[in-house]
Amino acid sequence: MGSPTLNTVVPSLVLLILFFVLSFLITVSSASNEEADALLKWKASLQIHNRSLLSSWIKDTTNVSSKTSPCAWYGISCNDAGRVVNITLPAKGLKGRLHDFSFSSFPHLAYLDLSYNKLFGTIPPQISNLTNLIYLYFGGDQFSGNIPPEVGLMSHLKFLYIDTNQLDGSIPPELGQLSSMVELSLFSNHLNGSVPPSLSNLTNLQQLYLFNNSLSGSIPPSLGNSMLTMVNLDFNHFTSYLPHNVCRGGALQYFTVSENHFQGTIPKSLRNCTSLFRVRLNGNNLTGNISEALGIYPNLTFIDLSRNNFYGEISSNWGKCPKLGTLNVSMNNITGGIPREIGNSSQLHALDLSLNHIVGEIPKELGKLNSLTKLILRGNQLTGRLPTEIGSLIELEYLDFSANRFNNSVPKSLGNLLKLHYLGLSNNQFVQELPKELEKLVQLSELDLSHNFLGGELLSQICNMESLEKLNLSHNNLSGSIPNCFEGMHGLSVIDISDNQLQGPVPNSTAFRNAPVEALEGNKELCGGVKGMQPCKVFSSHKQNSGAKWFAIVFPVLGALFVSMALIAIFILRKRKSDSGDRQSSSQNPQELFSILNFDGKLVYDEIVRATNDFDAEYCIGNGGHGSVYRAELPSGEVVAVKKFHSSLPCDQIADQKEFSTEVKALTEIRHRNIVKLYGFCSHARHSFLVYEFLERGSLAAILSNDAAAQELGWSQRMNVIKGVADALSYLHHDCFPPIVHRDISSKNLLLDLEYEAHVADFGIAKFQKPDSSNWTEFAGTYGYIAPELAYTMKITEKCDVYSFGVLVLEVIKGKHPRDFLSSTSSPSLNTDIALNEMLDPRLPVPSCSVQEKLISIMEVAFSCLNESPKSRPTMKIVSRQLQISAALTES
Ligand SMILES: *[C@@H]1O[C@H](CO)[C@@H](O)[C@H](O)[C@H]1NC(C)=O
Ligand SMILES: *[C@@H]1O[C@H](CO)[C@@H](O)[C@H](O)[C@H]1NC(C)=O
Ligand SMILES: *[C@@H]1O[C@H](CO)[C@@H](O)[C@H](O)[C@H]1NC(C)=O
Ligand SMILES: *[C@@H]1O[C@H](CO)[C@@H](O)[C@H](O)[C@H]1NC(C)=O
Ligand SMILES: *[C@@H]1O[C@H](CO)[C@@H](O)[C@H](O)[C@H]1NC(C)=O
Ligand SMILES: *[C@@H]1O[C@H](CO)[C@@H](O)[C@H](O)[C@H]1NC(C)=O
Ligand SMILES: *[C@@H]1O[C@H](CO)[C@@H](O)[C@H](O)[C@H]1NC(C)=O
Ligand SMILES: *[C@@H]1O[C@H](CO)[C@@H](O)[C@H](O)[C@H]1NC(C)=O
Ligand SMILES: CC(=O)N[C@H]1CO[C@H](CO)[C@@H](O)[C@@H]1O
Repeated sequence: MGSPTLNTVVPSLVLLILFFVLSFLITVSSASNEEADALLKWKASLQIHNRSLLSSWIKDTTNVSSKTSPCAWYGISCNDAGRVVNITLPAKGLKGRLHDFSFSSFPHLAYLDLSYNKLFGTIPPQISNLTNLIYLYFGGDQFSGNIPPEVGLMSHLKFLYIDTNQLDGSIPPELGQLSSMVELSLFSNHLNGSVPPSLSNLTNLQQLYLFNNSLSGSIPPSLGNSMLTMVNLDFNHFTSYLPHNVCRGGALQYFTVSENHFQGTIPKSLRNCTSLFRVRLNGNNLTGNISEALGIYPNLTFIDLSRNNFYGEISSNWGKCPKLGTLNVSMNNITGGIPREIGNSSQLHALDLSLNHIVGEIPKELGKLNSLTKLILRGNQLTGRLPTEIGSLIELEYLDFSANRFNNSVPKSLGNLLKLHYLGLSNNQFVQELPKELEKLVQLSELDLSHNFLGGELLSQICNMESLEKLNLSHNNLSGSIPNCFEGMHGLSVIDISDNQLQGPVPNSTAFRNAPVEALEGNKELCGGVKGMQPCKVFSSHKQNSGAKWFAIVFPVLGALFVSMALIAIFILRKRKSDSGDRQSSSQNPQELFSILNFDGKLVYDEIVRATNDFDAEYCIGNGGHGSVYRAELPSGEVVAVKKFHSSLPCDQIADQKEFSTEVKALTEIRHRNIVKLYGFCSHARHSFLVYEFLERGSLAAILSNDAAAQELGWSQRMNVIKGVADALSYLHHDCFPPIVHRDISSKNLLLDLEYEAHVADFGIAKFQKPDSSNWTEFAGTYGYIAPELAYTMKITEKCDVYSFGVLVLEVIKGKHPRDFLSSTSSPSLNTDIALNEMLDPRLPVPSCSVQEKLISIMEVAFSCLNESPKSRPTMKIVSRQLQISAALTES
């Protein structure tokens, strides 16, 4: 009795199962419906830049039951039960708050990525209702307010990234409850207070990023566990001791705590922390004996200990770190000598020991460091002769030996360092003449030889250093006259020759004209046209160095003869000058050939016509509105680019031919690595053309319009192109006299060489066009790059170039003209209107984080250039400096 028969059991069991299945289905679909509603409600609260982005997020009205599942929606994925587990919408330009996001509707959510959008407002405490969340990515948004302590309730969290927002307040101690936490990233916010001791309970933590906040006080002393691999606490205000267990597990690779006020010694656990890869302790108040505190690290590539109070000697152990690339111990209290073993660090490329108390001579073994690009020994007490072996460091770009006690002569072998940009030998005891081999340093932009005992005369070879921008020769014993060739050094902007024995005329170049009186004083008898100088007398204007000496000796005998020879010479010179003046004035007649070339004009004209088969289309490499460009190989083997004007004679459009010819001549004298060399202008009844340096890869516009070529032009090359253009424009605007406004910066006028180095072409010509000539607008700029003010004024200033530069930068990064973007926004800024990925050339791989950081800072500069108001745009000098700073900041 009581027990039911099989007959009755089976149907009821089926019913029961059916009931459960049905009710499960109903729960699931109503749950997923709740998720869909929650997402739609949030969507409605957002401003979405890209209209099509969330077009799949809609209520399904075709279904009779009107149940909507969000599982197929863009950015959403579900588990097998149809519950949302993954919301992935990084860098989609979403703008809005989280207050309309119903967190409690997503109990199964494991992965939430809303990073690099424009979400703002506070992070609601209800976020803790995402009880199963493992990954939370909110980096690069605009959240403000505190980190809600309720985050500590999300016990499954392993990856918490809320970096790069505007969060303030302190780090909630509740985060210490997140025992599964693997990566905690709170960098680049405004967090203050100290790091809660509870964080040392995060026993699974591998990566901790707190840099770039206002954190202070102490670090939990026992922070660090067997897992920790990366710790970055840079740029805060910590005053405590470093955590002593930080390498307890022996896994620590990155340990960077720079720019704080950490005190005490380096934790003992770092001494045998052989896993270390990158260490930055610079800019703190650390002390201790540096040779005892650190060990031998097989994988270490970078260590910066500069600006602390470390003492002791440089350990020979550094030579046993086979991967070490950068060693910086500058500005400490280091004593002793430079160990010869350091020559074994074959990978070392930057060595900075400056501003310590290092003594002795430079060991010749230093010459084995043939990867060195930067060697800075400034401000020590090093003595003796510079070893010749320094000349084998052929990769060196930056060499600073200044403020030591080096003596003897400057070794000739320094002339082998062809890549040098900076050479500082000032404040030593160098004697004798400067070796003429230094003329080979054609990349050198700054040379400081001041405060030594260098003697002899200044040889004209010095002018072969054609990149030189700053030259300091002051406080030496140089005699004789200043070679006239300085007048051709157009890049040189700063010179100091004070306190020597120099005499004779001061060359009439920008650097000398702009030099303050103090930079010329303390010499024997300088004269010449530059301000504050006596005019030169006839004889002292004789500028042959060795001749002057010889003259002094033999004058009593040959004096009279010499004087008459000099008079003849002057006559010949005058005659030549007036001849060339004639030639120039004959150019007033547009029928005549007129040329401003460094070579014989007529000859070159014929050669070019022949080399291009009378401008046959076969040799044409580009067409523009006002001319076509041809490649011409001259009989000498030299390849030049020839730009032929469409109208046979722009001469009649040139407002003032005389001014034009002087100016073109000046332009042919400009030398800058990022400016296409203009050889000259040729005008003839049949053809008029400009002759330029030929650049192998052609224009940036052509490269960007070709997918294969554009892919070859990677991120680092593109950043270099931008930097090159900025340098060139800064040079044209600020270092040329008179300043040159380009007026037509565009991707068509930017040429690349084999190394992808950018060269600005077609500069300085435009302004000689008569405003009423037919192609005036063409010359005054290219549509799409023209500054807005030119719509209502014809006043062209250098700020027009700045605007065009801004457009060009976005074009280089985006891979195409940013036309749509510029038309959609009036004054763009990274924060308000766009997401990074919308600005990147989709043909290139997604850039790494550090490259992204650089690109963002470059774009910020570009946006400032695009300011509507010319006054608010930065100058190119500032732009060029900002680009340098942003490149350097993220470098290390
Ligand atoms: C807009 O979003 C869609 C995805 O829904 C994407 O394919 C498209 O490229 C985006 N448009 C822009 C301009 O980013
Ligand atoms: C979530 O989706 C993103 C993008 O599809 C994917 O990379 C990620 O691995 C997913 N996460 C999980 C936990 O499924
Ligand atoms: C670490 O966790 C343990 C156990 O939950 C707790 O007793 C202790 O107070 C925590 N330590 C800190 C510093 O919060
Ligand atoms: C460092 O050396 C100490 C003893 O000298 C040892 O206890 C510790 O385990 C070592 N740590 C590592 C990471 O090797
Ligand atoms: C050094 O790096 C290599 C390659 O990443 C790794 O296999 C090795 O374990 C590291 N050595 C130490 C001591 O951590
Ligand atoms: C550095 O530490 C010393 C004590 O070790 C202290 O007297 C000094 O004020 C500290 N300097 C800075 C800048 O924090
Ligand atoms: C530098 O170190 C020496 C000991 O080597 C010490 O006597 C001196 O006080 C230190 N100087 C500074 C500024 O810390
Ligand atoms: C120096 O050069 C400038 C610009 O080329 C010129 O204006 C000036 O007359 C020259 N001065 C002398 C004294 O030659
Ligand atoms: C439904 C639910 O779990 N709501 C919780 C969401 O989070 C807040 C703040 O943590 C709690 O107070 C609610 O109970």
